[in-house]
Amino acid sequence: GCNAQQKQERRFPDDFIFGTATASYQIEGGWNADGKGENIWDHMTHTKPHVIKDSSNGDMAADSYNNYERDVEMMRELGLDAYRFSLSWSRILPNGFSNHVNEAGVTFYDNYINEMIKYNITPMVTLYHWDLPQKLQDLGGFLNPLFPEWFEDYARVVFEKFGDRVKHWITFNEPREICYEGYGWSTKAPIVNATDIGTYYCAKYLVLAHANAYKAYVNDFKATQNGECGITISVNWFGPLTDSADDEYAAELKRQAEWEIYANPIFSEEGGFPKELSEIVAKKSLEQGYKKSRLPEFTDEEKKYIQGTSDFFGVNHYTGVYVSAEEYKSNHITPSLLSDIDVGTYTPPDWLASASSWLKLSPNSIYNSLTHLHNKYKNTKFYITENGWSSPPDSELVDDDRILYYRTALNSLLDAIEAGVDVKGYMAWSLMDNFEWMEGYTERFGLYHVNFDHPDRTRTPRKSAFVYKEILKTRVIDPNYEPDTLTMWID
Ligand code: GBH
Repeated sequence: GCNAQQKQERRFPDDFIFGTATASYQIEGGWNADGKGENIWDHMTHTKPHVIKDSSNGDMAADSYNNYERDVEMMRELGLDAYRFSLSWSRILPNGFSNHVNEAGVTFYDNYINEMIKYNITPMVTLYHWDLPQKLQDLGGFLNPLFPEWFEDYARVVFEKFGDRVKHWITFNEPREICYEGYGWSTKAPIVNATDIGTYYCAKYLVLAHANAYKAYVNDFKATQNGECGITISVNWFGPLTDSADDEYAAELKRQAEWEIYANPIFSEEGGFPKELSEIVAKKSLEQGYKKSRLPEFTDEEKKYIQGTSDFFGVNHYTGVYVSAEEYKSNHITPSLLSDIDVGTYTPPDWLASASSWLKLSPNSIYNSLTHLHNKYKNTKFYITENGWSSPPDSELVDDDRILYYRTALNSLLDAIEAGVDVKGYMAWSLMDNFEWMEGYTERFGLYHVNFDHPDRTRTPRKSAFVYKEILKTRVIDPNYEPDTLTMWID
């Protein structure tokens, strides 16, 4: 035969799990329905609506609170193996504490989960995707040293209630966005903007909270429930702009500040925060007149306690940028995480742009991220827990740029699998358009379009939904596949 025929077809393993992902505040709505408590996104969007680009909020969002059957129908249309979604802490525990459980909230999630199970769709559940009960924020939120206890209490309630059916748990979604954007900066609730210590204190208590929840699961639930528990960290690719030693070091520092600060304590052999970052922050802190490092070290006991507390590494991956030691720097507030590492970043102008300023189509970035993590944290099992592309609200249902993005990303993922990285699954972000945080409804990530002007929040598949469905069914990426209709069906 000819060469083309001899070339082996690249195929995802049969047991590879394909799914989509969402998050409670972004889709549910029902912000005060049936006893739900206020969370930090309710509070921020209601008291400071101007911080959201279109002054919108998640009060109703995609109204999944009333549309969960339609959501599961969409999962069946796509032929999903799994669905990743998050629980709203204050829907289950209105004040954050476990003394009062809101049974109506539990019933909502019971219904959602049961509907998935009925159709053989595996639920993958995130305990925390950014919607902290406001009462806990009033007490300092992630900066309170008692936070790890509060989180463990909440985790025990959800393992108890849903663990008979849920076998894949994710404690936190994206510590970087929680700590850096929410406490160190002001680009996510609760917009604390403590640039000097917010990120670092949050990192410490978040990681301890994760470890508490993991240990609670392993000690008291795993034997009977037989599931797994991990964490999801945002890992975009930060490679050096040139191959100079300075740029290599700058890229390493950037990776330490972006994700290793959360991953190292859990996944590394040595434990604790990354070495170079710790040294820099300690040195600068003393120079700046602080009595000790702004990055609070773990005790040796804490280090040991945290190490190995994850059955898998969930990777949210969207894009990549180049890092430079000298070029493309901007002035940063001092002290801050950015001035601590003091590096520049560069994105080639010819990379395809999405509707989000930060999101470009970066070649090989999944492969680069996964092989890097695989070499660093040996014997770790991975899931891609998010990956996706945004378009403007008025765009057509024919979304060829999103299709190109998904095909490119999935090819890069196959490269990583072929290189020996143990990746078990892939969740596309997102099943449907939703509330895109500070960007409100101005950026759309859905395989399904949602009509936010219609009271029913009607969902309509984009062309990318049909392409994703075909990839899931065939386990192969056919670069030429074209759906012949945009009318959906259930196989
Ligand atoms: C994920 O975060 C979230 O988990 C999900 O909820 C969200 O809807 C989805 O991605 C799409 O955004 O360069 O300063 O303008 C992705 C995290 C978002 C982190 C954008 C970096 C860049 C802000 N990334 N952010 S900036």
